[in-house]
Amino acid sequence: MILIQFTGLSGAGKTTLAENVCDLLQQNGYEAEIVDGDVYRKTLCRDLGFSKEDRCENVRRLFKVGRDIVKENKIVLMSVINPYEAVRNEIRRNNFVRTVFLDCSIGNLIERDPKGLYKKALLPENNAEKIKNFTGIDDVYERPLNADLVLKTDLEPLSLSVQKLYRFIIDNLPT
Ligand code: GGZ
Repeated sequence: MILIQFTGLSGAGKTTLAENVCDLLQQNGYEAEIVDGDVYRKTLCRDLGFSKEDRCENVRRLFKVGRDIVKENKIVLMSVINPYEAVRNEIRRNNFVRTVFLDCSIGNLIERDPKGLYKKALLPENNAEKIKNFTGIDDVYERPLNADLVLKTDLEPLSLSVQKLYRFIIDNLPT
């Protein structure tokens, strides 16, 4: 089967895209599951923070969860920021993995900011509400150099990204 490792900044649309594509796959008779960073950070990964080490460990743990689901012959959508090229490359060495980059400009994310996280990340250092080490603001996001699919989520409507990713998955299923 296939595992899609997403990569993209907070707010780029990973969870929404994963949910929509998962629904579409299921409607068409495919078994699919989402492994969402946000969800697992409350359970399996609740001991982890946002240091480089913890982010790498977080992504590796999620991949192990996803790999077990792939073994059950299901399609996996791994929805996580996944900011480091080395970890992504480590994961994509598995032949059942494809990397999908949700490319959305930081300006657009700051403007939309539905959860108010960028606003908090941009607060001055001395403000108690500030979120420190926020990806894309004061923490690293390494743009992928070799993604298998790039979706410009700030330029195209969600429905188009959904169609593109759905088509990409179907075209990449093992024969
Ligand atoms: C980035 C953070 C941070 C920091 C909390 N940096 O958009 P969200 O809110 O709902 O999803 C983001 C989530 C990122 O978790 P991941 O497991 O995907 O990250 S990683 O792949 O880097 O391990 C965001 C929220 O957690 N969040 N603090 N400092 N995002």
